Amino acid sequence: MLIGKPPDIPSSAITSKDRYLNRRRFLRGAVSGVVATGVAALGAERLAEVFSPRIGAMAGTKLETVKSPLTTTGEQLTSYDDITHYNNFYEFGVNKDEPAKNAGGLPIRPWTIRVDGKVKAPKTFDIDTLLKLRPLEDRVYRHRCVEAWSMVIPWVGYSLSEFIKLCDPLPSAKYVQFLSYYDKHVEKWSLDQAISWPYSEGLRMDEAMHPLALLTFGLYGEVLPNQDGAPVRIVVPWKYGFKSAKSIVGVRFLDKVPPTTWNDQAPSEYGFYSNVNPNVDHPRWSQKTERRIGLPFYAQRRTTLMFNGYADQVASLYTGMDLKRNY
Ligand SMILES: Nc1nc2c(c(=O)[nH]1)N[C@H]1C(S)=C(S)[C@@H](COP(=O)(O)O)O[C@H]1N2
Ligand SMILES: [Mo]
Repeated sequence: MLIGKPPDIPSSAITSKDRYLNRRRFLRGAVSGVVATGVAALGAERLAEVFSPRIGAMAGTKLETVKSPLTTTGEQLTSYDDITHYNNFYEFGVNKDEPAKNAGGLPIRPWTIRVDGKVKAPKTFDIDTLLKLRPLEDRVYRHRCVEAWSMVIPWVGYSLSEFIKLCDPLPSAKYVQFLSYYDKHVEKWSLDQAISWPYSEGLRMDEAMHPLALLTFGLYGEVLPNQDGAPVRIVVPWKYGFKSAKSIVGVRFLDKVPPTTWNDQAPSEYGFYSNVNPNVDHPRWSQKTERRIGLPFYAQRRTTLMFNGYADQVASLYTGMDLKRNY
């Protein structure tokens, strides 16, 4: 996860979302103008043929959203620029700026999620069906990486529980595993690391069914940029960021704890639970404070909150558990 010290962030932090978006809209307008002239003679169907079947990026596409009562922070949002240029997505490189540069080849259409394991019957869901399943909600969550930096991100999605209900898990399903897309030709950077791909994460069933756990399709009211886990990812706001698998293609229900990527790598550093907990230090650094990305240097440092500030909602999931042992 973290080999050295976290690199420091560029001053791109200060670009506000509005200015950033206006700039991009202007550019996009200019580009589509050219495309429109070039293919004016082609009908809509022909156009579809030209631009399908593999779509690599849809970032910037608006999503229709509704407000959510589960928005849980009034803190200043991290800029779109930082959220999309300071990433962990090891399939596309280990440095924070690499996913934004390298994830353009992720084929986000067609895209399906395969569901299997302890379910009534295995099923496959198409991304465009999932997008229409429920109203998409805007939910602002704190995002705390185990590397002791944090952001505030306006995600778009709906509760993971809504999706899990459709999967018809059997009573024997005690855990759920999430598997990320993996193709070493698309994600050649992954080969530099001694990680057994695909990226895998998991939750206990009651954690996965908690309304705060989000099946996530977008951020800032738009489709997820590839580097943030397009076209669909998990977000579990009370856990360290690595529990939230990106670009998922598989969901597997199990009767035992699934193997997970960072736990396999270094079990003493990355536990299965990995709830944000300022009282349990990482073996190599403290978890008591965090650095909020995008703020002026003197304002970055802040106290890390138990369960990342979601204790009122989630602490009861862990009643009776020793959170120092179950880190
Ligand atoms: N497939 C996959 N999912 C992943 C990761 C990864 O490397 N690969 N990194 C994790 C980590 S460590 C964090 S902090 C978050 C980062 O999400 P963000 O880049 O959208 O902020 O994604 C998580 N999900
Ligand atoms: Mo992370």
